[in-house]
Amino acid sequence: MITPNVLSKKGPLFKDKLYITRPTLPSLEELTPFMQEMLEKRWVTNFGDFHNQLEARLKEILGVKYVLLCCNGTVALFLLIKALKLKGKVITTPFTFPATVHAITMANLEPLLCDIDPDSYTLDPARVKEAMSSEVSSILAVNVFSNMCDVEALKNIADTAMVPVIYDSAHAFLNSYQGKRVGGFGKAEMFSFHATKLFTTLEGGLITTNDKELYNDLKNLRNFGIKDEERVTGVGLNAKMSEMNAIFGLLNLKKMPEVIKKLSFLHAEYRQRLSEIPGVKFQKIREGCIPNHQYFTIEIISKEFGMDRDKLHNILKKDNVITRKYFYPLVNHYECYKDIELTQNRQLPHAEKVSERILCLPLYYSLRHEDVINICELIKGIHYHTKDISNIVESLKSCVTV
Ligand code: T4K
Repeated sequence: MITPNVLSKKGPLFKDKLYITRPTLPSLEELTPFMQEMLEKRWVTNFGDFHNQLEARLKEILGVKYVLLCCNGTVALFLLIKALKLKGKVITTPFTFPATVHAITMANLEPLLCDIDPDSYTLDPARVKEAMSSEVSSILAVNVFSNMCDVEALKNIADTAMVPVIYDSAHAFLNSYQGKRVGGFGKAEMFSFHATKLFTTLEGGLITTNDKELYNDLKNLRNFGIKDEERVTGVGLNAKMSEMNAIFGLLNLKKMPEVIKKLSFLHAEYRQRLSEIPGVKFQKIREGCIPNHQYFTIEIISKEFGMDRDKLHNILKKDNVITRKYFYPLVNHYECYKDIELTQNRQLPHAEKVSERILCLPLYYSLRHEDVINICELIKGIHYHTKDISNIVESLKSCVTV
C-alpha cells in the first residue's frame, strides 16, 4: 500500500504525469521510407495509394464489404446520419462523448436519450423499446469503452419498427462479438482513429457497412458530392483522409496484436488488484465479447470506498496520476442542450449514477507493469487513509484540471 502525497508530502509518486492514454506511434525510422515515397510521388491526399492500401487492409481485417476512411470519427458519423436520410428523432445514449449526440443535432435531427444498463453502460433495450414511436427514424448505439451493446435486442426492436441501427464503435476497433469482428453489426458502424484511440492515424475515422447503396452515397458525400468531372450530385463535405494519416495507419496496424496483448495483461492486473478494495466496481463486459481493452474504468461507490469519485480524482492528481471522468457530465446536462428536451421527460437514473461514479485510469501500450501496480497500491492507500484525508480535502477543491 502506498500513502498518497497529500498525506506523506514526499512529492508525487510519479515524477512525470501519467495520462489516461498515450498514442502508440511508429518510429521516425519506420516512417521515413513511407514519407520519402509520398514526397517523391507528390500525391498527398485525395485517395492516394497509402489511403487505398489502408482501406483494403481494414476491409480484409474487419470482414465487411465496404469501408470508407474519413478525416475523423465525428465527421464520419455525421455523414453516415446524412446518408441514411433520417427524419425526426434518433434514439441514443446520454453516456457518451459529445460527438455522438452532436452528429445527430448537426444533421437537424432530434436526439432522444434513453437510459443505460447500469452494469454494461450500454443502451438498455427495454428503455429503447419504450421510447420507440413513429417519429423515431433510427437507433444510434455506442459500444462504450469497447463493450458491446445488446445487439440482438436492439436489432429486434429496430426490425419491428423498420428503422436502422447504427453503431458508434469509436472505442471498439478490433473487438469481436460471438466470433464476428465489430464493423459488421447494424446498418453501419463508425470507428475513431484519433490519437487517443487504440489504433490511431493521428486524426481519422472509418465507416463500415455491407450495404452497397449506402456505401456509394457515403463515397459521394465524403468528397463534396462530386460524382465525376462534370457532375455534383450531393451536398457533401471534404471528409477525406490524407496520405500522411494513412501512412501512420498502415504502420500502426501491424502493431495492434502486440498492443492488445499488453493492454489485456495490464487490464487483468488492474482488475485483480483493485477488486480487493471495497467500493470499486467494474464495467461488466457482455458475454461473447472480446474487447480491445483500450480503456480501464472503475466506479467509485463512495459509502464503501470512503470518499467520492471527485475526491479520488483530485488526490490521484497530486501524485501525477491524471484520471478522467469519462463520461461526465451527461449529454442532457450540457449547456448547449439546456433548452432542448432530449429525454421526453424520461428519467436517466442509471446513466446519472454511473456518470457520478466513473473514473478512467491510465492504460496504454507504453505504460509499465510496475506503474499499474503502483497506481493500484496508491488507490489502496487512499482507501485506507480516507479518514486522515477527509480532514484536508477542502484544500484539494482548488486543484487545477489537467
Ligand atoms: N464517439 C465516441 C464514443 C468517442 O469517444 C469519440 C471520441 C467520438 C465519437 C469522436 O471521434 P473523433 O472525432 O475524435 O475521431 C478525447 C478524444 O479527442 C476523442 O477522440 C475521444 N472520443 C475522447 C474519449 O477523448 P478529450 O478532449 O478528452 O482528449 P484530451 O485532449 O484531453 O486527451 C486525453 C489524453 O490523451 C490526454 O490527457 C493525454 C493523451 N494525449 C492526447 C492527445 C491529443 C496524448 O498523449 N497525445 C495526444 O496527441 O477527447
